[in-house]
Amino acid sequence: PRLLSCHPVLTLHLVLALIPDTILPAVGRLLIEFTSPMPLERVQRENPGVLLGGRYTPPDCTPAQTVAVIIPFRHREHHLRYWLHYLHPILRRQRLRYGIYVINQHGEDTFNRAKLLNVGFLEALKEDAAYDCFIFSDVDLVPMDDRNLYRCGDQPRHFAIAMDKFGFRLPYAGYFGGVSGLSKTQFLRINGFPNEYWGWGGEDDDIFNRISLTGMKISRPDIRIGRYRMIKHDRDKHNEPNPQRFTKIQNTKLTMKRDGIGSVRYQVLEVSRQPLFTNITVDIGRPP
Ligand code: UDH
Repeated sequence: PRLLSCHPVLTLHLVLALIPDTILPAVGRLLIEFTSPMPLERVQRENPGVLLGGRYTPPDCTPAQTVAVIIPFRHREHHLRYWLHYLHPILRRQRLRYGIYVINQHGEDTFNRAKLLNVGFLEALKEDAAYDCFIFSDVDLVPMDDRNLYRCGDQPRHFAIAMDKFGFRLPYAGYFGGVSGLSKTQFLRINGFPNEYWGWGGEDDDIFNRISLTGMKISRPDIRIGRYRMIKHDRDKHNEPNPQRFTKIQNTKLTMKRDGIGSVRYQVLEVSRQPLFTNITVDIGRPP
């Protein structure tokens, strides 16, 4: 059975006939709520197939891609528990070979989401050179439909297109925030993400610009499938809106050559393989 590909169309037909009923096909629309407490022990118990560090390989087919899910993180343990609770079963049903990487910014200096994502790309590849697809996900976003496949395609993918907080619509045509995915080749083509957006906002628009400027086009799921629930939260400390963001996104064409994956500087302080994810604590410095 290992010869079977994990392609969703194939599995849809083969699943009933060949695959043991412990492995579920897609459910479709999901009920997502954030009220009941979510101990990590429970999440662990409910995902026995997930290996140390949050690694998973489907037992009965050979996936075409190996997916690293990268989460920018600081002080959101409560959100992470819900994220792991919902996402592990979804990703397993999607028959992905994957690993989960939480990139934890050390210290209390200004948060830098895009730089953490660059770190995640490099550190995941150090863990496993087979990663060829990178999904970048905020810790507070849970898909409401498991047909929103966390894979890479021939163009960069935007997954979180219909969030509850934006009335289940794209807030603007060039929006690329929340959850996105690029193949290794696509990521390197845009020189990765910017390292110089400190604080909230703008980095996702800069990434959108990088993609457009290199002649690629964003791909999105159907609006009925790309729905998300965001865990409600107050603004974090040390992630205030960045007032420079409006001018910075005007200059992507100039800055993307020198600022990106080729120029990221950081220091890994700890790599810790937890049962449901790999935690990488990193010193990324502070704004100039
Ligand atoms: N993040 C952290 N810790 C932080 C800041 C950000 O883990 O201190 C990560 C986390 O993955 C989060 C992502 O970065 O999902 C994006 O940051 P965000 O959630 O602050 O951004 P968002 O646009 O919210 O979702 C903006 C503040 C909303 C305030 C709403 C007040 N009602």
